[in-house]
Amino acid sequence: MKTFHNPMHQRHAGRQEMFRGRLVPCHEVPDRLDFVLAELRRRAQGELRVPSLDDTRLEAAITRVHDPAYVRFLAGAWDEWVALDPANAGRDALPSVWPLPARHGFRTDRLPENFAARLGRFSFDSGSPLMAGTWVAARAGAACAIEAAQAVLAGDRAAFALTRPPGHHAGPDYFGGYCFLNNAAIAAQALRDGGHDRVAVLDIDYHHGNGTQTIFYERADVLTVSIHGDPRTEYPFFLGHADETGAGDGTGANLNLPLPRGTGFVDWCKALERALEAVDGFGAQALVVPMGLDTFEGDPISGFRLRSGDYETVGRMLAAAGLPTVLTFEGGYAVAEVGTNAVNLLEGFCRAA
Ligand code: Q9C
Ligand code: ZN
Repeated sequence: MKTFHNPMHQRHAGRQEMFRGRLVPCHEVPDRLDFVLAELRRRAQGELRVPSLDDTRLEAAITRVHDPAYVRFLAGAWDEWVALDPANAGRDALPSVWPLPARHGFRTDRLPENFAARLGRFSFDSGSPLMAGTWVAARAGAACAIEAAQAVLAGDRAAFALTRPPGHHAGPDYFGGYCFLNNAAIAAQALRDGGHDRVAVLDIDYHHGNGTQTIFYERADVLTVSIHGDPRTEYPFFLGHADETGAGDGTGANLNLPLPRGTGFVDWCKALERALEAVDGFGAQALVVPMGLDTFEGDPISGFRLRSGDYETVGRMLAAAGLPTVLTFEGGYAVAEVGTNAVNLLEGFCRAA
C-alpha cells in the first residue's frame, strides 16, 4: 500500500490547548506522525510518497468540501494574528468567542472585521491552536488525501494518507478538535469526482467525526458511518448521537454507533460489523476510513480499550469489505504506540486484501 505523507506537518506544532480552564501541552504533536513513519520504514510496509499536487488542483479539491471564505480565512489567519500585535508571533492563536447561531439567528455571510471574532466564527473549540505553519501543513495534508484518492482511482486497492493535522472534526467552515481541513471528506469527494457514484466513509476514531457528518449530512451519494465514544459523555458532545440519520436527500445516509466509555474490543467489533453491513447495504463503490488510533487502551484522552494486536484484526475486517479504500490518519495520542498500532492495522488490511 502506498503511503502519502507530508514532511510539512512538522510546521504545525501547537504549544498549548485549553483544557478544563487551563492551558495544557498539546496532545496532537508532530512525534505522532514521525512514529508512524518510523514504524512503516522499520517494517518496510508499502511505498512512501510525498505529494506533488499543484496549487490550483489542490485549492479546487479543498473547496469542493470547504467554504471558500473559510479557506481564505485560514490562508491569511496567521498574518492577521501577527498584525494585531507583533508579540503574537511568539504565541499561537486560540479562539475565545463563538457565535450562537440557533439563539441569535446570525447571518453567516456577514463576517466581522475583528480577527478574534472571525477566529471564533470559523471554529468550534479552543483546543486547536493555529500557528505560522498550520496552513502549509494542513494544505500538504489535504494533498496527501487527494493523491491517496487518485492512487485508488488509478487502480490501487488501498492507499494511506499519513497526515497532520488530522481532519475529521473540521466542517465546511470551521476548525476544531485539532483539525483544519477535512482530509477524509476531501478524499471522499475526490473519489466521487473521479467516477465512483456511491462512496462510504467509515470513521473509527474514538471521537465522533462531526465535521465529516456535517459536510455530507444532506447528501445521498456519500454514506457517513462513525463508531465512537458516546457524545452524551464524550467530545465533541453536540453531534454523534444515534438518532442523527441524515436529512433531506441524505436521509438514511448517516449512521452513528456510539459506545460507552470503557468499551473493549469484543463490543467494538460488533459495532464494526454493523458499520460494515451498512456500507455493504449502501452499495458503496469506494471506502474512506478516517483512521484514528485513539481507541487504544493506553490513549491519554480517550476511553476505549483496544490493544495493539486488535488493530491487525481491524485492518482485516476493513479489507473484507472488498472496496477500493483510502485511509486517513486521524487521532491517536499514545505517541509511543501509535506507530505500532497504525502499521498493525495497515498490515492486517494488506494481508486480507
Ligand atoms: N476531555 C482527534 O482525535 N479535546 N481530535 C477533548 C476531552 C479534544 C480529538 C478533551 C479532542 C479532539 C482528531
Ligand atoms: Zn479522536
